[in-house]
Amino acid sequence: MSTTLSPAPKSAAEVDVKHTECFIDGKWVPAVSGKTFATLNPATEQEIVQVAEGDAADVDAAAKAARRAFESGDWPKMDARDRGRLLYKLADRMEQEIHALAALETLDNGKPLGDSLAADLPLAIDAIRYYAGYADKLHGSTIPIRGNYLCYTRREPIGVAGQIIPWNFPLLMLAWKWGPALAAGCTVVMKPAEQTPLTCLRMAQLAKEVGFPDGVINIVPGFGPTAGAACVKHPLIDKIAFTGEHRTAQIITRDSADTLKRLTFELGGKSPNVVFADADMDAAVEGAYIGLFLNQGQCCCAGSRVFVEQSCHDEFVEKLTALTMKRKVGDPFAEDTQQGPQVDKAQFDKIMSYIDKGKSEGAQCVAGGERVGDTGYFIQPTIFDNVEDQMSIATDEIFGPVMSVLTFEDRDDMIRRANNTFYGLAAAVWTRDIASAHDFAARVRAGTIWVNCYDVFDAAAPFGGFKMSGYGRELGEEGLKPYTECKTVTVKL
Ligand code: TXE
Repeated sequence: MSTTLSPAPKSAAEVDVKHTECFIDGKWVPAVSGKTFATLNPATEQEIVQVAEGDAADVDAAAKAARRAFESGDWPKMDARDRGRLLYKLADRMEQEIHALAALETLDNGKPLGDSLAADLPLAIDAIRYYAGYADKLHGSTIPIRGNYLCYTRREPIGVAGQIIPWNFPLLMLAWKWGPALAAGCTVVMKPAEQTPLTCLRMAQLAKEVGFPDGVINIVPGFGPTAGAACVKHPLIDKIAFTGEHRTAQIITRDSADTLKRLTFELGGKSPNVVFADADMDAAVEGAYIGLFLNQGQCCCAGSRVFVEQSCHDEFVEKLTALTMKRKVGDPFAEDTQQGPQVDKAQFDKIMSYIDKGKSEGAQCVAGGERVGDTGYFIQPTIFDNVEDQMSIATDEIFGPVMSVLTFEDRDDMIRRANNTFYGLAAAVWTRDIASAHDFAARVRAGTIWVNCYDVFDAAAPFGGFKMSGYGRELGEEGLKPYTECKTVTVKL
């Protein structure tokens, strides 16, 4: 790998947007309809660029290219180890372009450049590398069945994977989806979120440059009910991997019924983050702060219900409030910015309406609670104390920088309350009592449990939800399974 890194843009004006069309069968093409839509800079509300507005016709072309690449193109002829090498090359190429990709992500999404560089990019590169190493390690097994037979299984790619991703971690969600799909030998039709198509389009070009054959990766930017729904309904697409809202997953489930697609969903959450009085209080405060405010609060696993044991409530809230008031909100390209704007007006309005509801339902706003400035979708980091379980700020996913603090005295009752939600994505506990931590981990119904930490992600550790937070898992070996079919071969001896 060359060690020359891309230049590091220092402002929105220095970011170079190179691609705005659909990427189908290895070529950049306008939408068949000729239509385009604007992607906006959420810090300024100004248009960055017009992007091709893909629709059913573009998805059809992408699905045909992906099908051809899967069945008769270079992909099925390639050795698994060589598929892995291409993924390694892609990860190296991302590393070369780390500054440019991070700046493009920040421009389109609004997250602080420091976060894009320190978290989104390294995690995305790591996920691609992790799955690169898996490409030649997808084994079947031999099975001792009754009679004189040789019985074995093969793990085969599922076919064409339709991948629909959200706007909160655009590049990272791409990596979580391309990595296992391409390692398994699938081909891809991806629909990025309409708010944040730019890094996904750049990645298509990088994949082309490192040598992915035509048709293996196809990108159709556009809107959910048109381009997204067309992927879900297309008969040449075998599987949908979706990250987004549970209501959209319900629509996708209905829309995919006719073609009985395989589905994996990574949906929202209302994750409990529980602080016992015996915890390291400074660490718990920091964990609650990061667990909710990271990424402007736009995390599916955000610790949005913070349950604090009554006896340490006052100390905890005092320290947490002091830390939160110091959080620097502003230009995502500025070096000292810790929190940028929300991604768009719809999210901004939704969050502000929940802040109003929190106030009117009687919770006590102890930090924030207002918009920042009058341009851009900036919101103060906000904490509500004395929140009660039935308040809408305690039941609904707000997906913004709004934390609800609830108190508890009885452990069993707290676990019942923590589980009293249709979500089940993540949970955390802060305590020095190891037995208490393991008891919590066993009894709370969520796909990820953090003990004395929060937001620890690793490409090797499965991630996904119980209940209405999703089906299936991403990352780790678990994350490969949904991209494969198991074939049983029986030979008479
Ligand atoms: O989500 P959508 P939105 C939650 C969060 C947020 C809320 C709404 O609470 O406030 O969802 O956000 C595509 N067929 N999360 O409206 O609509 C869409 O174009 C096929 C949690 O942005 O689910 C985009 O690419 N696709 C979450 C993707 O689905 C459709 C991350 C996600 O958008 C479609 C984002 C359709 N009918 C939001 N309709 C998480 N789990 O991290 C939309 N899409």
